[in-house]
Parts: sequence; structure tokens; C-alpha cells
Amino acid sequence: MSLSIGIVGLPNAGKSTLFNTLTNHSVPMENYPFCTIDPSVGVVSVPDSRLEKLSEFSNSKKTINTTVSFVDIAGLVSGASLGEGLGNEFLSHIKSTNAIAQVIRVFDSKDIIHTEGDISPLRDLDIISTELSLSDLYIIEKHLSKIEKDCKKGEKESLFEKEVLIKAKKDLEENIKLNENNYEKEEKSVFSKLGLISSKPFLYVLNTSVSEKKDPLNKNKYENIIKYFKDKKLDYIELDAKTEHEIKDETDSAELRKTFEMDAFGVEVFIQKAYKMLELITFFTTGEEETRAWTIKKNTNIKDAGTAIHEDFKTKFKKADVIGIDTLLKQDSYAKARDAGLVRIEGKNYVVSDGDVVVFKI
Ligand SMILES: Nc1nc2c(ncn2[C@@H]2O[C@H](COP(=O)(O)OP(=O)(O)OP(=O)(O)O)[C@@H](O)[C@H]2O)c(=O)[nH]1
Ligand SMILES: [Mg+2]
Repeated sequence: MSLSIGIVGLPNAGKSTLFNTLTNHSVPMENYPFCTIDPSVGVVSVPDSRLEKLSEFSNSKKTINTTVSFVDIAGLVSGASLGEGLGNEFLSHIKSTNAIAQVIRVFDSKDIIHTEGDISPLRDLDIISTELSLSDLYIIEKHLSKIEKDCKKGEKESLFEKEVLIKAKKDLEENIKLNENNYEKEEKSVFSKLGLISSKPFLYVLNTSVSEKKDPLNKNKYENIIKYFKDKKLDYIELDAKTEHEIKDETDSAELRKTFEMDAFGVEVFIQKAYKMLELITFFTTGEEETRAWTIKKNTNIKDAGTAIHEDFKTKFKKADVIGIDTLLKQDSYAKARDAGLVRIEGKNYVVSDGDVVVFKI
């Protein structure tokens, strides 16, 4: 699988700035609401120092990283579901992403227009959550009327969908996001089929300002927001998108980072967080031709993991040779590792670990 993340938030929250920082693209990011109209997709290869080392170890001709794609869309405003601002139809561009990054404006900056008139991060969080839920509700209702006929005929799949969606509708009407409730795997697959956004995992991006943060007058504001996310056990990342963007290509960016007292950031930290949140891991294949990283869900058995490479592997899988990357890199060569008995033969039920180097036997 390849990870994809949709970026949502109010206009001028810093979505495009974050997108450009992550992807090295240069979509417009200006101080006016609805600067972004058309969606942009940026694909970034996931940096992984282990992959580089393994490629060197195998003397591979090619090194292929896994990728993450980011989708930057227009800003949502309060009432978008009723057609305010640019409406909410553009949300369809992120319905097939695996996760959502919700950018929340914490930075003040009098010069940057806020569509609600003042800075209030938790209110903004609420506006976006409400609009996303309303959009999901609309999709659910549309689907329910579409399957009504089949339900009357007693079609099993439609009846199941109806049952799940009525439950989901009730949650949304009670202000419960679909990712907050414990739905079964089969129920979740109905949500992903319909692309319901509030059922996806969320990473909240608190777009702060390094200079504001240092000002003692803002201490309470910052502490309260962080406390909110910590108390609710929500996944969040704090960053100053504008400064990140400004310093990313500077040769002395590490120095500047120290001067601004900025936490480590970069695509790497952001992606690591997303991987952890989505419970994703990486395994490797390696040889003279190429060394390559593959992304799979944690707790995937090796037969299913193989489908990341080729759909066929599921039916043709016989066994696999497996060795952890750290163990392998301590040896002089793969052959030596094998001679030392360090390469294990695993059957179809073996659960792949992060960092496994795998040779599939089909
Ligand atoms: N001071 C400050 N300004 C920021 C920050 N992040 C973004 N901005 C500025 O805010 C303005 C809007 O940023 P964008 O990234 O275009 O915002 P957006 O969320 O994509 O906006 P829309 O496309 O209109 O929905 C730009 O002028 C940015 O430079 C920040 O962390 N601090
Ligand atoms: Mg934008």
C-alpha cells in the first residue's frame, strides 16, 4: 500500500504552506482565503536510512523508497455543507486517502485574514469537525436511498450496509466522529467504500509561530491547546509551517532551528508520526537489481504482505526467507548470513516485523 494523506482546515490555516514544505512543490500560498481552489497532489518518497544502508550492502543498481502522497485542497468554512465559501464538494478529492491531517491555526499574525474574525483554535477545530460530519451525513443519506430498493429485495450486502450506516448516522447526529467509536472491520470497510472522512485517522497539525510561542503573554494560550489534545489523547504535531518553509532550503537550517528553539521537523518526523498513528511498518526486498522498501499494516502475515509487491503472491506463495535488517547488516554478505543460519524459513502464517528483509519463494 502507499500512504496518502488529505490536508483539511479553514482558509488561511496554512495548509498549502505545509503541503509545499512536505512535498517541495510550490502551489500558491497567499494571504487571502480560498487561495487554493483546485486540489494538488504531491508524492514524497519516505526517507529511510536503513534502506540506504541495505542498498549499499547489496550493491544494488536501484534504491526504491516507499512513497506518501499528500493532497492539498481548498479551505472549508462554517456552513460549507450549505454551500458557504467554496462549498464542500471538493472533499471528494480526499475521500480515498488513508488519513487526514487537519491544520489548525494557532498563530496570531494580525496581517493574515481569519474568516471567523479572530483566532480561536478550538472553535476552528469544531467548525471543521462539524463540516466533515455533515459531509459524511450527506453521503450516508444519499447511499441509503440508493440501496433502498435492494434492501427491500432482501439483498444481504445492502441490508448490512443499511444497518451500519444507520448506526453511523446516529453517531454523527450525536456529534460523535466515526473514528471515535469502536466499529468492526467489516463496518469500517463500508465507511472506506463510501470515503467517509470522519472515519479516517486524524493527525492534528497545530500551526504555531515560533516567535509568538516565546512571548510569555502567549504561554497560557499555547499550554491550554496542548493540554486539550493531550487530555483527549488525540494525535497532534506542533509546527510553524511558515518558518519551516522559509528555512527548509537554507544551508544553515540546523543552526536556524536551534536559534528559533524549534523541535525537530521535516518530512521524516511528520511521516514517522503518521506511520505510528496508522500502525504501518516497513519491510525490505534486496538484491543486485534493486533494494526496495514496502509499506504494510502492522500484524500482516507474510502471504498478505507479498501482495504489496504483486497480487499473485497471495495464491502463489510457498514460503519466504526472512532476516531482520539489523542482523543482516552486521554480516559481510547475505550468503554469510545464510551460512551462519541467520536466515529463517517462514511459512504463510508468519507475521512480518518492521525491518524484515524478505525473499519470497513462489
Ligand atoms: N505568521 C504565520 N503565517 C503563516 C503560517 N503558516 C501560514 N502562514 C501564512 O498564512 C497565509 C495563508 O497560508 P496558506 O498556506 O496559503 O493557507 P491555506 O490554508 O492553504 O489557505 P487556503 O488555500 O486559502 O484555504 C500565507 O500568507 C502564509 O504565509 C505561520 O505559521 N505563521
Ligand atoms: Mg491553500
